[in-house]
Amino acid sequence: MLHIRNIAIIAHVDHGKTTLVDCLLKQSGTFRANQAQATEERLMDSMDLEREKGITIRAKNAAFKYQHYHVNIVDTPGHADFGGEVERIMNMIDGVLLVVDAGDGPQAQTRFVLRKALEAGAKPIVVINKIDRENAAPHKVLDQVFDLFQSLHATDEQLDFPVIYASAKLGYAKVQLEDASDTMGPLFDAIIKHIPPPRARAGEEFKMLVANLDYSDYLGRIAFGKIVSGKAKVGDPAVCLHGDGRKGSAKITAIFHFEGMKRIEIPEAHAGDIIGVTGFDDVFIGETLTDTAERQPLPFVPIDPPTIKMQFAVNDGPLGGLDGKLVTARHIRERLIKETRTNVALRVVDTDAPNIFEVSGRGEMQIAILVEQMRREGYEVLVSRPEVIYRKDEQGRPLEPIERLFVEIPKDAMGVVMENLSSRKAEISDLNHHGDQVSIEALIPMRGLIGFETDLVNQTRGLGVMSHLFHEYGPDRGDIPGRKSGSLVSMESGEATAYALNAVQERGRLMVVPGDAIYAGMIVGENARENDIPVNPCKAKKLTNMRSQGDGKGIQLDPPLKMSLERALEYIGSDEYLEATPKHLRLRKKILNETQRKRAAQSRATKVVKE
Ligand SMILES: Nc1nc2c(ncn2[C@@H]2O[C@H](COP(=O)(O)OP(=O)(O)OP(=O)(O)O)[C@@H](O)[C@H]2O)c(=O)[nH]1
Ligand SMILES: [Mg+2]
Repeated sequence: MLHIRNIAIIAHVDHGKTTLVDCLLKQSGTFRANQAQATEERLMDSMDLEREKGITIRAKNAAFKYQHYHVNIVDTPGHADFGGEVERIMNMIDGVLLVVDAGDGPQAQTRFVLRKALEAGAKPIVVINKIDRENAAPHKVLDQVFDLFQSLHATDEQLDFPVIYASAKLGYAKVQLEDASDTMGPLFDAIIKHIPPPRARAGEEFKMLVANLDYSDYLGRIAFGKIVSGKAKVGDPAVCLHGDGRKGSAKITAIFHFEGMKRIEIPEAHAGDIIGVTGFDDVFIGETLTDTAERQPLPFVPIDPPTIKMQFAVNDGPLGGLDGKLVTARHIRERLIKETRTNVALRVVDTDAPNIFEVSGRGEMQIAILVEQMRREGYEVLVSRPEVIYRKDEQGRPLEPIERLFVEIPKDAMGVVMENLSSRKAEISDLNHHGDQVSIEALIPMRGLIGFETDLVNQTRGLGVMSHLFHEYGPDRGDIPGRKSGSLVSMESGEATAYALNAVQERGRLMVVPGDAIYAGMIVGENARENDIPVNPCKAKKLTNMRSQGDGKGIQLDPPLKMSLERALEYIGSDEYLEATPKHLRLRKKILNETQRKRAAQSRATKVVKE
């Protein structure tokens, strides 16, 4: 146990966690020089979507040897939507490397992850990273980190954190900025010296708290976590103490630990080690594995609740089932339930309608990633606009989630951004000019944040950055005006023609191209005005004996508005759906039939008047 160290790498998004884990794995000799991995970047970002987006989505374990120490290391995501991943791994580790960008300093998620680490009693080492960059200001950043610790009420001992300066990219770390170093040696030494051995008890009965799950085709479910006490041997009888009080007897059929990024089968494991075990088919995150049914379960710190929700519905449109294989309510429901087993911050509930499910999570990106994964697996699904989850206070008045927002923008964009923020009901709490940059801090309803990032990118020509953090449930902030444009809704089904689209584009911006399959109720463009209007994008030019059918020759169509999945989710109105299939993203009205749609809108209006 004394030769084990269990650490997590935590930080705000993009401050260099995954690059640092890479560097530690490589320099500890975990990969041999001729292995392809030795040259690749951000190895831990092993999911396709992680590599494509350049961000970490799931927390992942790895391990390396340094001298005679076995160091278990967990890479975590820095994006706020995946905060649940950071929370769930805290019970595995005894120390953290808090990575802070030497240019940007601590950001919203730095505060969130540090708070979780301090609450978990983990020993922090502060790693000021990217000191190779031109804008690095490590001294200033260290002061800010110190202030951050203080504002989180760190104890004197916690305030006495060790500091390492590093460039994860160039592969060196130092204790003092002036030191010469071309390796990570000083960081390895700091981990061994400052992070305590695991908080675990060797002599007692076997107990482990499950922090992660994985599947193996031939072994079934693998439960990962730290052995809090005792030891485990393959073949040992064991019991799973479930969250609902049930007790399931089983036998440990295999044990794994980590070497590099690989899972290696071992015959037995001891207190303090992070391992995976098989043999428990319905074990979940947060449950306890132990030796006999008489034992008490280990405490599991509940994670923060979701703040937004969306509907997932069966694709009942005319093009439903054309390119996906998994399309029924049963398929979708099973897939969603499976997701909640490993994705602890997601919840799924059935609704009154058998073909609609409500999925809630921490942010639209978290749910968008799930939709994207489902598309790739062959699912088709309709997804609604994200809505925030309200609560009630003691008097029954509605409370809504309020976020603390941090924005950094160039000075010349200040006017438009401030105006935008005020229309989203943000209350500015701090505003600072430094050079030609402005930093703004505000309290803003989560509702108002939806779609803000896209605006920010547009209004600052990509130079603005933002981050946000859950602040509190507060009184409802009142109406926030939605999208200022309506939809151009097709009244016909068929194939879009250039001839017809040429006429449609007079009304607004197109979202489809000639040849696209269209159905009645599908959204084919954005109206320049606020209301929806019916259009016919499928009309063919009347045949004359002189020319062939309107084949589009000579017609100039503007390039269509193509939206990413995430953008589409924040764009659609509350009476609209995003239709996500393996090959297509289409927008549509929830009610496809025009007459029925009008009737529904009217009854909603009369209801509002009555209320
Ligand atoms: N110049 C410089 N760039 C770095 C350094 N460390 C990381 N980067 C770059 O910063 C970017 C983000 O690095 P990642 O390692 O993916 O950051 P992360 O913290 O894992 O990001 P998330 O997991 O999405 O929160 C990449 O483009 C890296 O190449 C460094 O020390 N110096
Ligand atoms: Mg990462």
